[in-house]
Amino acid sequence: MAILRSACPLNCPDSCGFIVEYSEDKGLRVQGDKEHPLTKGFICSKAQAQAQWVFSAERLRFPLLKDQGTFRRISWDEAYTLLVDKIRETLKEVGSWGILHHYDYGHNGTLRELDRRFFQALGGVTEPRGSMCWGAGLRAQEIDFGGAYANDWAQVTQAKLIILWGRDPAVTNLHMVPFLLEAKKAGATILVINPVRVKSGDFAQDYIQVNPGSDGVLAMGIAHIILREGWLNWEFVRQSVHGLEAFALRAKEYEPERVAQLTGVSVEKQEELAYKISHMGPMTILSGYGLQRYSGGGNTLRAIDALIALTGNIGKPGAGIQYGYLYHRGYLNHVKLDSSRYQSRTFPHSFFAEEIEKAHPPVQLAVVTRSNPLVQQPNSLLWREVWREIPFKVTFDTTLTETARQSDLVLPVTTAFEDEDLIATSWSPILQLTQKIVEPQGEARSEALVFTELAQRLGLGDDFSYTPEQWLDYVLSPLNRYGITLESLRQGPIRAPYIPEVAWSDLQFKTPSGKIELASEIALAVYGDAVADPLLSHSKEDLQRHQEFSKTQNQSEYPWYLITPHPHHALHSQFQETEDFHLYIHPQLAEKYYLSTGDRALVETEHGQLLAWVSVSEDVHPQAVVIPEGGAVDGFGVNQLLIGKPSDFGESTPYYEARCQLRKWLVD
Ligand SMILES: Nc1nc2c(c(=O)[nH]1)N[C@H]1C(S)=C(S)[C@@H](COP(=O)(O)OP(=O)(O)OC[C@H]3O[C@@H](n4cnc5c(=O)[nH]c(N)nc54)[C@H](O)[C@@H]3O)O[C@H]1N2
Ligand SMILES: Nc1nc2c(c(=O)[nH]1)N[C@H]1C(S)=C(S)[C@@H](COP(=O)(O)OP(=O)(O)OC[C@H]3O[C@@H](n4cnc5c(=O)[nH]c(N)nc54)[C@H](O)[C@@H]3O)O[C@H]1N2
Ligand SMILES: [Mo]
Repeated sequence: MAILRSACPLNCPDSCGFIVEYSEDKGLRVQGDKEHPLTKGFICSKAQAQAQWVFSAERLRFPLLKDQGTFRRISWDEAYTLLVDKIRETLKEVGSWGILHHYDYGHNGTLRELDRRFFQALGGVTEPRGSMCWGAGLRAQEIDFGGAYANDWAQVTQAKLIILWGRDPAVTNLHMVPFLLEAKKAGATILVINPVRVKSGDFAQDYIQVNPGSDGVLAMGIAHIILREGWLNWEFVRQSVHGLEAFALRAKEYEPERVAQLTGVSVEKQEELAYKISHMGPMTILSGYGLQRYSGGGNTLRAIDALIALTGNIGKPGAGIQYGYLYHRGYLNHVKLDSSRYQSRTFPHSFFAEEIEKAHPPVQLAVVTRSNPLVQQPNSLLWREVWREIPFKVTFDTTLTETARQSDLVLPVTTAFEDEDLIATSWSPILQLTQKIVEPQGEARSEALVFTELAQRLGLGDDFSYTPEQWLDYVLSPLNRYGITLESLRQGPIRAPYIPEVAWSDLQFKTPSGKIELASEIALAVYGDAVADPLLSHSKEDLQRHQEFSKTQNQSEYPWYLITPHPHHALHSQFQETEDFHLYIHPQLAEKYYLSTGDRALVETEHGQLLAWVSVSEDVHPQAVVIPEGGAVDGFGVNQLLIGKPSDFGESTPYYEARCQLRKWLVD
């Protein structure tokens, strides 16, 4: 029997430590690694599902080529020959921009990024830019603080006030929950701000229901009260905050009564929040990404950051905002080529399908890795049309996703149990390895190997001269001085020694002024306004685009907010168990449409419709329809209801900036 310490590769903040066991008679077993500093021995259903996946009948085992509408098995040699021919042909006919590479983070491994190196070595291809995920808020962190750095998770136990602002750790960051419970036991107050009384509300002392997309306005309202009452941490502000005057002028416009109208949060509640935030510290804000999946998401985060700045809740134990953890960058080597070596053509995620449709040179060959764009990208109806027009499409995956099904060539890749890779994410301070415990099933191959072999066939072998193990040694080599090597990581997870337990403790912010910037020249340049203004959160170009949308979007025809948050027992389109959609609505909304739990309703937006089973729940905002994302029926997911929209910062994807209509479905 083999036993190894390993890690979960999924796109999730937790990156659980695994103990993996394999024997011929008992098969593959995954348990939690009790010695993992964050995940401490507990793993979720998605971890178990991955282990079962390795040997499952649905697992992709052989290269498949579509032949008159059906897939047939081919050899890797045939697959390589075909793909190399397609690449050469495209390069010759239209150049490297005629190749589209779509990738995301279906596996967090560092070596998975060799796909990018490959396409860079071709001279740079067509790629998405910005983010489907956290881009708007991330850009806000860069503008305000000079980067996204957070305290260690355990620091939250030192907090006296914890705000789960648009984040539901009980669903999307499970291993944070024990730390929150410990904080609560030690006397901390936990608040939830969300349009939905989410699962984490079960252990919070208070739940504040906010209108979808209005958190920035709420934060400005709270700032207004803090400024009006003089509840600032003056010493901190004097030393470490830039732009207070400009910010205070702006905040003055956010009168509590007006804020109450826009956010649905009463004046008394705003005052209570302002008092708690300025008097009950240390305060930690756990900000999710849900609240920035709106057009004004960047300004929302800037307004929330301002509360941290005004009250001096940063740089000390138990204080700060948890948005991201970009520490590993700069400490590890990466596998991408130097940017002087290539020139890519990039389009923002939000408008990718539109841009590809009119792109010159046109895309002749598309390659998808680590993602399922036909289900996960916005505007999936247009994606499908555009995708169909691309002459040759290739998908690398472990399973026949919808994107794979709509491809010409499907290449089977290894799972986290079949190869070695490094997990060092922008969500955690832990460095760990996935380790190989079983041989690749069927003819599955690691992408590191596939891209190396393809590069060799194309005469690009010089850029791919390492074995996977040599690549990992190279990536980790800057850490050798800390005694961290591939060999030491094989023994188990290591907390990165270069990451401080408390972020920003020297209060040296990486902004032009060296302070937290409530007024920022960078924001002025990218967005046309130095100070956060959640009411006017669009650049001129974006504003114009937005007005075009508003003109076509008759609000009364589609009156309800459509929120599509992440699924509990699935990870986006992975591990989805049912082939049905479920929607959640408040009893008031249900009554309007004569709907009860167990009924079906048609959800319509201006762009599409889908049929879903209704659950009626007091937990949901009375004007919102909530449908978890990721599921698909006949290959179509909830993103058939959405089109891409601009975000104020970071070229992010405002999935929740959507409105819908409901109709009771009476047909059986
Ligand atoms: N189980 C599970 N875990 C996951 C994932 C998954 O798919 N499944 N995905 C992973 C990934 S890639 C990511 S990016 C993270 C995301 O982690 P989170 O940010 O925690 O999750 P989201 O579902 O994006 O949105 C979070 C919350 O935003 C709320 N929300 C929506 N609109 C608003 C609003 O206007 N204001 C406020 N205050 N809240 C609002 C939703 O109700 C939801 O509770 O989770 C990761 N973890
Ligand atoms: N409506 C709506 N849409 C959303 C969101 C939302 O909140 N609402 N959230 C957005 C967010 S935050 C994100 S991050 C995106 C996620 O978007 P995607 O990353 O496209 O989502 P997944 O369904 O996780 O697809 C990942 C794929 O990678 C495959 N995979 C796993 N390991 C490997 C590997 O080693 N190699 C290769 N080649 N493939 C592998 C998996 O089998 C899976 O098919 O979705 C976005 N879409
Ligand atoms: Mo994400």
